[in-house]
Amino acid sequence: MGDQMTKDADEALVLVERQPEQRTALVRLNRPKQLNALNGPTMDALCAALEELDRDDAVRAMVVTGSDRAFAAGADIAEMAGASPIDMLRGNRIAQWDRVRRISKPVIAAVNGWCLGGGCELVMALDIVIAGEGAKFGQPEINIGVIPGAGGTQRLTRALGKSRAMEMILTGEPMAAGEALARGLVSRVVPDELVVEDALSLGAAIATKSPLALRLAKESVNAAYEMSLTDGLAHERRLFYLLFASEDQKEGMAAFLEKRTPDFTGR
Ligand code: CO8
Repeated sequence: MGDQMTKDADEALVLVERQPEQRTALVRLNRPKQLNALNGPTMDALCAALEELDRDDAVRAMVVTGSDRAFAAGADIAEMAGASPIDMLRGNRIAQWDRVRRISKPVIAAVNGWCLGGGCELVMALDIVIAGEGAKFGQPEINIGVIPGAGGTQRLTRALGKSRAMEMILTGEPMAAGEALARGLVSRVVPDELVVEDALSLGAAIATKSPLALRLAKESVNAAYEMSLTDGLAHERRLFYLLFASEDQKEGMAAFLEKRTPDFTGR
């Protein structure tokens, strides 16, 4: 039994650990020898794990991490090297990055080591990025004769502005964690060995809030990337009004007035 569990854990492409008391879950990419290169099965396993946690009422926030040397060094180059455009179109692998983006609960990326190509695009599709001091972010596709394909040219440009994004994408040179923090690509930099712990404790703090409010807050912030200001403000206002139909709004405001801690149920 013990051996079987070890074998399964060794072979699983992602490992999921739940922290029931904190209402969080940790999802770990598990191809360390290949620097967590994101092949089809790994992305599928990641999407399936996140989607299952998204449906689970016992979980309110998630953390995605990789290993010490790499969060993920990009899409798996060996897997796509010989592909034709029609293979790429039929495989439609990039839809897996969209599946990640559609998770409704908050997902924090805890990044150590290399975070490149599709790995960088993955963390930019998540909600909050915490980096270790040694983390390096980049879009090196230009070095292998292609360009970012899962959002890099769009999201990195929104995060960094045109000039710095253009420099990174045209040279393929990575950016260190300190600069990523200064430019807003990540929200915190912590010592490497504390990245996962820090992300989980941030997840636990977020998990004390109303699940409904979290979901709509995430939806509304993401809408800021896709709508005009006028449309975004109208969208935000509708979501704000909608929350007054929730028990959590009544509970949150009553708890404030009664000077006690709210107990949010997600209803
Ligand atoms: N794909 C496949 N294998 C990889 C990848 C990768 N992206 N990155 C690393 N590996 C493998 C290496 O081949 C090596 O395997 P082996 O031990 O069997 O030879 C092992 O991981 C360790 O790598 P290195 O020996 O190269 O380790 P180094 O410390 O010397 O270098 C680097 C680390 C700098 C990260 C280096 O591995 C590297 O440059 N990797 C490639 C980075 C890259 O180009 N990423 C972009 C890929 S393209 C992409 O992500 C496009 C996404 C768009 C959507 C995709 C839809 C399908």
